[in-house]
Amino acid sequence: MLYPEQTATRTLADLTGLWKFKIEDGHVDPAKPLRGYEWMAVPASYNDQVTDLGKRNRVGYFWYETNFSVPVDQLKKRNVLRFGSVTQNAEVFLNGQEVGKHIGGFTPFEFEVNKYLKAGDNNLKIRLNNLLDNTTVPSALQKNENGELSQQNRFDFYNYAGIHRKVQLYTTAQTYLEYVAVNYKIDGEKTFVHPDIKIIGGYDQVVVTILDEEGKVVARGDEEATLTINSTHRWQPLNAYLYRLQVKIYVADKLVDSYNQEFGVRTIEVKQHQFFINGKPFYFKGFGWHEDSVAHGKGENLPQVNLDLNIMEKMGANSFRTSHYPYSEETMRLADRKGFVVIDEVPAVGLYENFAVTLGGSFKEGKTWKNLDPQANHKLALREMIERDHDHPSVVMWSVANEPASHEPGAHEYFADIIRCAKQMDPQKRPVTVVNIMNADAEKDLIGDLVDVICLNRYYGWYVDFGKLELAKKQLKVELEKWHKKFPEKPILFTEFGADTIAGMHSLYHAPYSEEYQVDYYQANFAVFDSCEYVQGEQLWNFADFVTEPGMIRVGAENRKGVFTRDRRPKQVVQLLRQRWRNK
Ligand code: BDP
Repeated sequence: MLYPEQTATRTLADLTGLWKFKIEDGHVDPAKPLRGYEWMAVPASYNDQVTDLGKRNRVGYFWYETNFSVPVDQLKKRNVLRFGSVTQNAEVFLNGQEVGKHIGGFTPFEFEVNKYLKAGDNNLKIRLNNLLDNTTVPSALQKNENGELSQQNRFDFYNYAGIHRKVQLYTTAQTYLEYVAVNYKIDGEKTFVHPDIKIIGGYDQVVVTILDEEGKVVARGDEEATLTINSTHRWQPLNAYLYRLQVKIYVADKLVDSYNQEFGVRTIEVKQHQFFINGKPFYFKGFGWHEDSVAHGKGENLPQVNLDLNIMEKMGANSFRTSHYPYSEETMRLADRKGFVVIDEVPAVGLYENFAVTLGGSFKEGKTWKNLDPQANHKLALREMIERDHDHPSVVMWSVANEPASHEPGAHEYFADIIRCAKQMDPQKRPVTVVNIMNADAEKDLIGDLVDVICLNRYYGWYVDFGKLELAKKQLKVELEKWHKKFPEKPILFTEFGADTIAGMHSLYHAPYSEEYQVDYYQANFAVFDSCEYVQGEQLWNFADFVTEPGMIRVGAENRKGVFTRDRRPKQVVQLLRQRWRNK
């Protein structure tokens, strides 16, 4: 799906701001004004804008409403209503009529709305829910006790709900660019760009132009042409360079559509247990992260994202994973511009029937691939992520699931299909991974042969060998050697490792939860990584403390594994990371 932009032929209006909001507690007629509402900021989660706990944690349906005006002339154009994301599922009503539905909380969707739209005042309502179950991604166990819905999440972050990203109304002519993928092949200094372009409606001529960062034209042709960049400026990690592919569509001599797609030129290769970007081995340094900030919840918070990436850059980090769902389009664009390397993850988190997330210590085996049925929604979310993100140079790998039950019968068949889909959908055919959970170790895991890179979430010294770092080191090394022996050609990447740490807690004896223990923990892990040349990266868990469900080991309903607090105060380990990464 194209990123919305205002151009010579397209207009773009922002509909966000303060909307009316109401929890559904009976029938709501979409044709009538919402009654008994309160005000809610959009985009943002609703949960952290209310003070009542019951309301905050409600499982069910919610209504949002706003009014907006449309100029008379605008109705001659094609009008599209676009949502950056609504979490988890949405039904959209314009002027009392249902326009459409969307399943999934982390990708954009849009509807052509001309038949519902009026000149002058319009009324827009969204009915959304935060419902998750055995068929959805993310996954949860849904219960209905005495008419009360409740959910037990199979994941470790708060199930924020709301209109999380922008709501926009844009226009195009009746002839318009529907899809573009900037496909290219590199040969030395030259890049041959052969864009895949889909146009709806009649036209006479298409002019495709590639512009460099200064806006200078470097190649031009029609929609069938291969365009050549003669001396290519590569997109490099932390040294970004972006070109712009401009598509102009004409009917007779009249320009009817004009659109710009940014892209970067780089190569990716996985071989000899290394990950190569532009022919050079790339070592991942960085974080698993979350869209999670004060009052916004999971709502888009661009200043926060900008600050976080600036902090990461200063620390010498070069990468992040969009754990555990696709992040906002703005974040992806910023990553492109700053040269961050991204592992883009679909919201398939919790595909593990008996995973008790607040870690009551239980890893009871289940029959995930029999009793859960997420395949259709998993593929839908995957398609929407890849359709949105395929041209981002920052994205170097797809993560098609976080910590599934990859050791239970049926896992191989399930993931063979999902990974085949991902490869098929991606015009760039990037590497694909499945992030592995610690109890599906090298001996038990059934899907390592399917992935390009082995990505491990490991907590030696925390969930296992708690407080015993010497033992943790030994066990980690033993496990790593097994993985390497099984898949000698595949790079191994740590996508999670970490220890809960209460900022300000200090301990003479470096007790777990103290800032000293977090330093020791990371030092111990690094010592092992550095002794294994096939380890090709370290992404810590987590960049910052984040909100989750309350639990005995979730102090203040937060996961405290951040190297920063939720309000971005650094913990002691930040110094160590900075020294390590700036020299690595
Ligand atoms: C892993 C999950 C992650 C959790 C983390 C933890 O991938 O979402 O937050 O462990 O327990 O299971 O801190």
